[in-house]
Amino acid sequence: MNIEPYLIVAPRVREAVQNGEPVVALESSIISHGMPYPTNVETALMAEETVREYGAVPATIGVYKGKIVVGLDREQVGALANNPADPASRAMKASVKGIPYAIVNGLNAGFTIAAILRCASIAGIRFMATGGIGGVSKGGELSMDVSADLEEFGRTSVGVISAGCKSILDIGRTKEYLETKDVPVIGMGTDSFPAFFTPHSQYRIDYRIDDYHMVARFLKAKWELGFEGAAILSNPIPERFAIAEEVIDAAIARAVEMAKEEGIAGEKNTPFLLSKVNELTGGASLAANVEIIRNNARVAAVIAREYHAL
Ligand code: PSU
Repeated sequence: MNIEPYLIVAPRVREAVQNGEPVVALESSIISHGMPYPTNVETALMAEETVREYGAVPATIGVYKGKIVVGLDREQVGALANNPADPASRAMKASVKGIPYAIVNGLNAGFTIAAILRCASIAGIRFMATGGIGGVSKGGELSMDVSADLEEFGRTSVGVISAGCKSILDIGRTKEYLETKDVPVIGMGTDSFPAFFTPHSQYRIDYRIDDYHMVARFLKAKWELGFEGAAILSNPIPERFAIAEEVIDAAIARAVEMAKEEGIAGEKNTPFLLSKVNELTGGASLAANVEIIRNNARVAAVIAREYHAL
């Protein structure tokens, strides 16, 4: 590998990794494509602040002007914001496949979870916080629309703190796929796979581990044994921020119909559904999403601290 020309690690992040301090990578396609401006930028900065508050070093990762940056600064986060009023803030969505395209064209890119995992791992970071993971789309058994996130989980050793996945996806098949990849799904404070806006679903997790210290030990044992790959650390939305199941299900069902009517597929599917669900719930889904990010950033920092203290 020859990484030097393509990837910059911010000094604070580099120092933390070298000293064995806890570092939490933060996702950036949520900035470029998952949330509207200015909530996207505010949420990204809040997530960083939350990670710091709980004793870890944040590292938001993306491509800025053709270089991968592990630990984007404020201005660089702003450049990923796709602010309609600012032509300087344009960013593509990049999974691993899109990174070289962003690099050679000197573009900005917000990273999917798959891309964050790969670059975090290159930089020596073991944890990431995100909102919801990618997975098998509804109807994916025919369309084969399966997020590259799932393949990446099977290969890259990072603990992923999420609120499960949205029911814009087929949660049952997503779990099956994770099982095939031998990726452990841990429920923290839950016996079922969280459905992002709701803390529970009908789908199972593998192991319930409520104690963050034990979660850290689980990961240490897995990785010390050389069992490569991620672990999905499911952290359900706190009840007080949850959205009633019938409300969110109706909005998602309508958004999925609209996507079909408009022929939306592939990488455009998730951002389209997220923005429609937000419109259809009158902004409630976005407000819940912000709280999920806060909650996941906090728990990621705590687990990272536990892990580095072992
Ligand atoms: N799920 C969400 N919000 C998101 C995403 C997923 O609830 O913003 C983003 C994440 O970055 C995830 C990506 O990695 O979408 C998956 O996209 P695709 O299905 O195109 O792989």
